[in-house]
Amino acid sequence: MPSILILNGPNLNLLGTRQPEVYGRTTLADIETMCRAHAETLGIDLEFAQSNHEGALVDAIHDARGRHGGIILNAGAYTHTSVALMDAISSAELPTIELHLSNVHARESFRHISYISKVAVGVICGFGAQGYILALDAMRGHLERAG
Ligand code: CA2
Repeated sequence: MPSILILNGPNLNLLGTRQPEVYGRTTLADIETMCRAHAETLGIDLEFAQSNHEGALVDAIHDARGRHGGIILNAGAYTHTSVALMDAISSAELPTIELHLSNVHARESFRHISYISKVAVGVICGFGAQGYILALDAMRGHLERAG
């Protein structure tokens, strides 16, 4: 059974508790529950993690190699700044889908830049919590096509 790491970056632990007008009322725990239920229907094993620390995210990406077939990454604000995360994804050589709850392209110009996009197989943004489900479907299709 393929296994996927869903990795969440800084401040996403606050989801559902603040700024609901931007990020909605769904908590990260709700998203994990949704993802686990959907992964089961797809026959996929799931690890779901969050960290506010760039180095911990780098470690999680390194550790994914050999344990997971792909990574779904909402790197939060590190998306727009982190060469370290970009390099970690390159070195892990695992297909990575970049994910955002909000449509980053409709927001401030600094959010239009992504270091993750340069090394991702694709990007999903703007669909709120549903984006995690879309990303699981997309990753399953990608892994199937890759054989
Ligand atoms: O839309 C996304 O998923 C983002 O990755 C979220 C990041 C933001 O910096 C990216 O540009 C786009 C911010 C996550 C902050 O999450 C919060 C949740 C509730 C309250 C405050 C922050």
